[in-house]
This record gives sequence, structure tokens and C-alpha cells, in this order.
Amino acid sequence: MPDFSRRDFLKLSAGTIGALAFSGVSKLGTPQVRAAPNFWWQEETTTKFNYCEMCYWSCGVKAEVTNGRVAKLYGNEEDPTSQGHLCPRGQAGVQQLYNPDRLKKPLISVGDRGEGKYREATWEEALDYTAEQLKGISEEYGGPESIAWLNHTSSGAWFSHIAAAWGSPNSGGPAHSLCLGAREIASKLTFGRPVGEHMPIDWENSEFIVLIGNHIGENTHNTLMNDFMGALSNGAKLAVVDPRYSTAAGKADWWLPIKPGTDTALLLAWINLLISTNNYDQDYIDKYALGFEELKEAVTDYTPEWASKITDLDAGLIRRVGRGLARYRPHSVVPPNRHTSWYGNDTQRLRALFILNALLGNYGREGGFYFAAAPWLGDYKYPPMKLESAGGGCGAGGGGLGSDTLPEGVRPRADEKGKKFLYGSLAEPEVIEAMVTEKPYPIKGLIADGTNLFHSVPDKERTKKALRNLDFYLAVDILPQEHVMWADVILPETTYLERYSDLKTIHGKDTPYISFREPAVKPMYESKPGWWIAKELGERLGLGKYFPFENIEEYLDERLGTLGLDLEYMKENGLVKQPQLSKPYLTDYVSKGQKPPFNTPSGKIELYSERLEEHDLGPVPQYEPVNDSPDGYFRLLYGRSPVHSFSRTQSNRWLSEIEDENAVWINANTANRLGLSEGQYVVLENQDGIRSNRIKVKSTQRIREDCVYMVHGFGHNTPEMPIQDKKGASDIALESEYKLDPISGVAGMRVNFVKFIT
Ligand SMILES: Nc1nc2c(c(=O)[nH]1)N[C@H]1C(S)=C(S)[C@@H](COP(=O)(O)OP(=O)(O)OC[C@H]3O[C@@H](n4cnc5c(=O)[nH]c(N)nc54)[C@H](O)[C@@H]3O)O[C@H]1N2
Ligand SMILES: Nc1nc2c(c(=O)[nH]1)N[C@H]1C(S)=C(S)[C@@H](COP(=O)(O)OP(=O)(O)OC[C@H]3O[C@@H](n4cnc5c(=O)[nH]c(N)nc54)[C@H](O)[C@@H]3O)O[C@H]1N2
Ligand code: SF4
Ligand SMILES: [Mo]
Repeated sequence: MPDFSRRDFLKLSAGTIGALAFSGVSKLGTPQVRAAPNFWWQEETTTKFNYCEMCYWSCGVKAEVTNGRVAKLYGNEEDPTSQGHLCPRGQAGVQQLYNPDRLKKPLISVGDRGEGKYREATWEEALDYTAEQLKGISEEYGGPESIAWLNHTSSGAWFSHIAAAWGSPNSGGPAHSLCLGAREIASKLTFGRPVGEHMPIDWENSEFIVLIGNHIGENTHNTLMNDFMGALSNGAKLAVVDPRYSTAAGKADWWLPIKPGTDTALLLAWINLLISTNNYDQDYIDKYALGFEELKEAVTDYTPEWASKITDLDAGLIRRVGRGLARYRPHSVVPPNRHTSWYGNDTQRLRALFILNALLGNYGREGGFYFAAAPWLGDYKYPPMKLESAGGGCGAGGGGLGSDTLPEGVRPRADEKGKKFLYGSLAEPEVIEAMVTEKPYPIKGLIADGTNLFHSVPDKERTKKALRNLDFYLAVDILPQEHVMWADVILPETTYLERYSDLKTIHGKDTPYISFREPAVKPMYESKPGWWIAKELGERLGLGKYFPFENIEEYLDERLGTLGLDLEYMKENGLVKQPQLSKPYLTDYVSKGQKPPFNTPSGKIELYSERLEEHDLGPVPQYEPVNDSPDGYFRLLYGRSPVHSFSRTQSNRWLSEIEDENAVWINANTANRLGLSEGQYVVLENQDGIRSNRIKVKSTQRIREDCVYMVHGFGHNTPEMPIQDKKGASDIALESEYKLDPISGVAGMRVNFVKFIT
């Protein structure tokens, strides 16, 4: 036998493959030489404007299109949010568009709910059937409030629009009650201003920064990371308070590994320290704040030594960081984080955080918080709606209170809890609870548009029960996610690269602006844009007069007309900047003899809240302990992966190649004690006996011994999406408990505990 080595084989096969690639064989069997294809950048490309929807930061995008395909996405250099850059998730938007798992046609269920059996349908049939079902539910159960509309995409507003026009207050999504509700309400109560989408922190002038949780670097909002890193390169000092040595902690001068759930004690101790050492901004407080004496009285016992026992942090360290905050004020800042629904005492924790900032005199000052300016854009003129705004909750939030001075979403006292309204968007877990209990009235229909009901709402078993209890459930999505495969009708939406959306107004320090999205390519398969789906459904529900435009181009032209612009202008320019509206600092008001824009009823920063006092909700934050972990269990903490968004990107081929499963972080000493080794697969069991999918152990000194941590968004059960199916474990599946914050109603999810099963 000739000596035929593996090396020869490789040589041979490379040659053969090469020859095949360049010759090709015609049908007649005659070899033909083909030219090498051009790379896309050698072809003629067209640029289409968009804003990224791989997360909600809305970075401005330029899509390069060639031969009818999106070849590459770039950050739009003119766009203040992207500043010419996209994060890995943003770049992987191309793969979301070309993900082979996408929903392709309307589907109608032919099995039981949860069974996942479907037949294909035409749009006409699916929409007619949906409208008929929804009208039937409204008639049978006393009105449109028996139908809930949950959403979390840029198309969601079109569905909330149907809810408002028809008269259902139960419309909204996870962004408030499972994310930033407590922060927004606490900020409005204290400063009379929301924080808003993009945190108005004056990073470029900050000299001393304290992050609480807030894991910037893993939480990868593009410009937030740049601005934060910019502050550090300018020499700002950094302290990070986190039970885990996060990426941000890795950049910090001080890491404060706090006992989870005790942050309010730490914040109160810093408030106490500033006041008791006379190190707060007395002049600022005298001019702009109310309730200082009451605050002082309320925090007298909250010394650093007291907080040390509760937080498990060294009292000396608490004092050192507190003194740093005082030394650099007003250029020192404690930014709020975004996902603030933690432990069920969240509004008061955030109130303490904002009060601390007020004592530093940093709101409206360089290096602290700036006054964010909103761009101006006229609304589309609709006929009067049945409800003013179902999405935001007008009546939905403040309904039963008899007080128009509380920010929307603040819970009324128990005895006044609204009978008519369920706080709509402001309370997704409560809407789901109502689907199970049928109290205060039945909710029998559901539209879920771009929100993952099995990955974003705690108590997954209850969510399943709620879905089983419905008469009709419509899912509008781009992928066959697990919750989607429970719907009676599934409608495939286009991705953001194939659709127009409404104009996006973006607040800012120097440049409030309006962003524009146009389709880069034609919709793939039979997918349709959200605005079209809502219009077609609205018309079938007899609400045609609320969709008076022929198409979205007409709608956009009318809105742009309020600025003297039109669609053609946006297609050429991609955005409109309005720098003239910017007034970031107090001096911009005071120098002109104007009142500072603290929109509280008193016009001042409210350190002591009479409004909360009036409703027995605690006028000044006090420390309330959180639940303790049962013996042998660890508190379950969670956060973000820098290369994934929630549970929506695990099937994205580019992103899953970088990270395709999560791991459970456990302190190395504890891992040794339990005999667990790095990389070993385990199952987690929570306090209610619920078990996770298998998950890898990450044994590390970078976390306290009393808790474990995992990245959110993995652990799918989706046979239709093989890339993500059964990879890693789901945090939500282990969060069968949650605690509602009495003021904002946000659902604290870090009240669950797990043990290891090997
Ligand atoms: N790459 C990427 N970036 C994202 C997202 C994404 O999906 N992917 N999602 C975006 C969205 S919508 C949001 S809301 C944000 C969320 O991001 P953040 O607002 O930063 O959320 P946190 O809850 O602070 O993040 C978790 C951190 O809190 C720590 N932690 C847990 N318990 C405690 C505690 O009791 N005290 C303290 N001090 N720390 C604690 C955890 O260890 C972890 O480091 O991220 C945004 N950015
Ligand atoms: N346990 C736990 N729960 C959490 C969190 C957590 O960290 N841990 N985070 C909370 C936070 S901060 C937030 S903001 C929420 C996020 O909550 P969600 O936004 O509900 O979370 P996602 O997992 O991103 O689900 C998005 C859904 O939209 C679909 N989708 C994506 N793009 C489009 C589109 O263009 N059109 C349509 N129609 N559908 C689309 C996806 O396929 C997916 O089904 O979750 C909250 N819940
Ligand atoms: S931060 Fe990343 S994912 Fe989010 S909008 Fe910007 S580019 Fe897209
Ligand atoms: Mo969020």
C-alpha cells in the first residue's frame, strides 16, 4: 500500500475543492470558469437610516444595502446616541433579520394552549378571526377592559393606541413594573422630574462617582459605557457597591461588597454622615429644597456604625466613601441604575439615593444631573380617544386616589385600590394575577407584542395558568419563542430593519433630537410591520377612524409637517437635532430670573414628601429589612451579559457564537465546601422546590458567600429554535416569588433563594 499520509490527503482535497469552486460544471458537463464574486463593499451600496432595536438605547444606525440585502450596519456618526458606534448586539442586528428561525407566516392553533400545534393561515383569515374573538370577549365580559395589551417594542404604541381608542386601560409592558418604575416614581416625587430613557448624568464633569448595582460594562448601553469610561479617563474616582465584583468594580477605587438587599441602610448612613458633619450643600438646600429639618430628625440613628452591622461593610470604608462624596460635591454623583425592581422596598431605596444627591447639591449642576431637554414634535391629530392614554396609565395609575399631585403609578392605599383600573402598563404582574383570579374583573383576552411572558415576568407557573385561563391569546413576534407557541394566533412581525416606525424623540443634554427609521429592505417571508397589523386589526374592531391614514408614510409626513419638514428630508438626513432647546444647568434658569424646573407641587426638591405622608407611604425613607435566606440556600441575583439582550438574542447566530449559555457564579470557598468544581454542570432548586435546567458552575472569589449570580435570558425551552434550546438556565423560572413595592407596585425579584443539586 502506498504511503498516503493525512497531509497528502489535505493537499489533495484543498486542490479539488479549489478547482470545484472556480470551475463549476454546466448541465452539459462542460467545465466553465466563473469570476470570483465581489465582496459587498466593492458593490454599489445604498444607505438607509434606522435606529437600533436590539435594545432600547436606540442608537442611530446606517444600514448598508446591496443587491436587496443588508450587508452591514454602522453607527450613524451624526447621531448623538451612537456617535458612530454600535455595540456587538447592534451589529448583530443583521443576523436578527436573517435568522432562519424567524416566524414566516400567520399561524392559527389547532391544538390546546401550550401544545404548539399550528396551521398556516392568510393574513386576512388570521386578522378576521382575531377581531371576531376580541369583539366576542368584550361583549361577553362587560367591555374592552377584559382584554390586556402587553408590549415591549417600538410597534407596541400602535397596539396601546387600539387599547386607548377602544377603552382598555390594561395596556403596557415590562418596562415599568419589572424595570425602571421605582426609579422614575422616586425621581418624580423628589425632583418633580423623571429620569427618562437616557440617564441625565453629567459624566464629563463628574469627579467622584458611586455606582449602586448598576453594572455598566455588562449592562452595555453604548454611549453610557463611553461616557462612564470618559469620566474615568478624566480622572474621576469610583466606588462600586455590589455583592459581586462586577466589571465596573474592576475599574473602581473602592469595592463595597454589600450584603444584598441592604443598600437603603448604606444610603441612609451617607445621608446621616453628610448632615451630622455639616458636609452637605447648605446653600443649595436652603434655596431649592423643602423638608430638611424633618429629614435630619428622621436619619439621626442611621450612623455608619449602625449601617456597618446591617450591610456587612466596614464602617471605616462607609465613612471614607461618604467623605469622598462630600469632598468633591457638587461634582460627585450617585447615579440611579435602570433595573430597580429589586426587593420590594425599591421606591424608598431610590428616594434615599436621590435625597443623597440633593444633599450633594448636584441636581442641575456640572458633574451631577443635568436637566434633560426633550425635542419638540407635534402629535398626530386623532379624534378624541375613549381613554386619554392607556399606555401610560392616567386613570390607570392615579385613578382611585382623589389626588392629582401624586406621580402616575403611585399605589393608592389598600382600601382605595382601583376597581375599574388595574394600573395598566404600570403593573404587568398584577394584570397577569387578574387573569388567574378574575378580580377585580375578568381579563379574558391578551395581545402580547414583543414581550417575553415566560422570561420577563416572575412566577412562570402562574403565567402559564393565566394563559390557560384566557379565551383568546394573540402573539405578535418575530421568533417562535416559548410563550409565542402558546398563542391561539401568531402574527409574524417584520424586524426593525424591514419597517417604518414612528419617529423617536430622544432627550439630551446638548442635543435633543428626533430619530427616524425606514425599511432597509423589503419584509422577508410574509412578515408585516406593526403599524400595519394594528391598523388592520383596529379597522376590523370598528376603530377605523383612529387609523385615518392610508399608510405610515402619510402619518409620518403629517407629524414631520409640524416641524415644517417631510419624509424626504428624513430619508436624506436621518434625524433632526434641536440644540436650541437645551438648558442643562440651574444657572441657565437663575441667570434669566426663571424658576428652576423642579416640577413638584412645591416647586422645590422634596426631601420630606407630604404627598407620601398623606397616603401613609412613608415621607422619608426608613430602613426595612428584607427576607432572610433559609438555611442551606443562597440568594439568587442576576444581571446582564454584554453580548445579549434579555432573552431575545440567544438564537442570534453571531451572538450565540460568542456566548451560548450562562453559568452560576458561586464563591470559591463555598464551592469547595460543597464539593463543586469550575465548569461542572449542576441543577438549581429554589425555595419552592422548582428546579432549573442544567447550568455550569463558575467558582470565583468575585462574589459574596451568601448569594449566587447568573446572567438573565438563557434557559429556553424552544425546540423550534435549536440554537438556544435548553442552553443554560433561566433565572425567571427560579423566581416563583416576588415582592411588590407598596409605592410603585414594581415587582422585586431578588427575594428568591436556591440550593445546588448535583
Ligand atoms: N448587554 C446588555 N445591556 C443591557 C441590557 C441587556 O439586556 N443586555 N438591558 C438593559 C436594561 S433594559 C436594563 S434595565 C439594564 C439593567 O442594568 P442595571 O440597571 O445595571 O441593573 P442592576 O440590577 O443594577 O444590575 C445587576 C447588578 O446588581 C448587582 N446586585 C444584585 N443585588 C444587589 C444588591 O442588593 N445591592 C447592590 N448594590 N447590587 C446588587 C448584581 O451583582 C449585578 O452586578 O441593562 C440595560 N443594558
Ligand atoms: N428574572 C428577570 N426578569 C426580568 C429581568 C431580569 O433581569 N431578570 N429584566 C427585566 C427588565 S429590566 C426588562 S426591561 C424586561 C424585558 O422584558 P422583555 O422585553 O419582555 O424581554 P425579552 O426577553 O427581550 O423579550 C422580547 C420579545 O420580543 C420579541 N421581539 C424582538 N424584536 C421584536 C420585534 O421587532 N417585533 C416583535 N413583535 N417582537 C420582537 C422577542 O422574540 C421576544 O419574544 O424584563 C424584566 N424581567
Ligand atoms: S446599545 Fe447596542 S443594542 Fe442597544 S441600541 Fe445601541 S447598538 Fe443597539
Ligand atoms: Mo430594563
